[in-house]
Amino acid sequence: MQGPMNLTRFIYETQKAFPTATGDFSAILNQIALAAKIVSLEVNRAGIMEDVLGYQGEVNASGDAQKKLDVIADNVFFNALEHIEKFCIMGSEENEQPVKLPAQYKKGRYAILFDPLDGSSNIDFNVSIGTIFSVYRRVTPEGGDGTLQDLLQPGYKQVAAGYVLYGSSTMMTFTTGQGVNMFTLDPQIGEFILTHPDIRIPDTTRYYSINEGNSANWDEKLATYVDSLKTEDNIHGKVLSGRYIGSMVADVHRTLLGGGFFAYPSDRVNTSGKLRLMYEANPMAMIIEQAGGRAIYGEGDILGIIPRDLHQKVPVYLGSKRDIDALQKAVFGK
Ligand code: FDP
Repeated sequence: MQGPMNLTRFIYETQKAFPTATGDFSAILNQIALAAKIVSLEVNRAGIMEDVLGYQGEVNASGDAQKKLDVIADNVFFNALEHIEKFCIMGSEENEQPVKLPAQYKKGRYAILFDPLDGSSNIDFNVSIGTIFSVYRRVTPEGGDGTLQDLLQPGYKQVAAGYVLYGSSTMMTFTTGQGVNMFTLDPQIGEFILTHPDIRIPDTTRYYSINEGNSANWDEKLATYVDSLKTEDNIHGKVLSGRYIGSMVADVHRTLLGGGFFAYPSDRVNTSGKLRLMYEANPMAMIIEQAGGRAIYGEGDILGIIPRDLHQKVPVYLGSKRDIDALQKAVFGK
């Protein structure tokens, strides 16, 4: 009998297929998985902790609890990654500036960016949230600390990207540039098991995903396109259902498995949209493209953007190739 394909075995077998591999990625992915398990536990306990501590009902409780979990997740990821000597610099959505690694550790060949708890405004409502990560090879000379230059690279240069979804189960999805694989945490044994190998985003769908609360500020062409999804006059030839969680990891996860598109467009108020290029858009774009889909900011691909700022925002439209092709043609005339 073939035993379950747990994450460690998957990494080991994938590494064997590349005789020149150094094992760096194995260490990185294993430590991300460890951090994910700890954050998953914290997220699951969040409601109870609030009750136990008697914060419930207090004016600031929800905001404070949410902030607390953001900070906990940030520390957990930092602590899991700082000592493995694979990184020269880190970027966290929680920190304005690049995060240097402690002096006592050797500096590695990679730079990592992570959003420790994305969608955190949903924590209070027990709605799925997630962690997103993105890895680049350093561009500064090896040896010393990395710099902002190592982090501020265009998305097509990512060597790995992934997310962890803390939902009804905890799932870890990642790509190292050879397709996308998804693992589900078995809480009984505390292991991530390969449940969705080599994911391909479907061409057909029942859904579209966008915050229609902002539609009064949208570009008219976008509004017309989204309206067409509510009739049979669209590429799917049927009325689609709206699905918007407001938690990017969960919305992208559904899109990856269920097809269609997820968008956070620019509008008259948010002229660059809301999502962060380095922490949210680039890693999700790599995953979607590796699964056969497309991710654009409008006229062009997200992965081609030359970044200028760690926290810059970008409009995001990603999903099945057919859907994004049609949207790009209708809205951006390309
Ligand atoms: P949140 O503010 O809850 O952290 O960029 C963060 C994000 O969530 C995304 O996860 C999500 O897709 C988006 O914002 C939701 O924004 P809206 O509430 O404006 O729809």
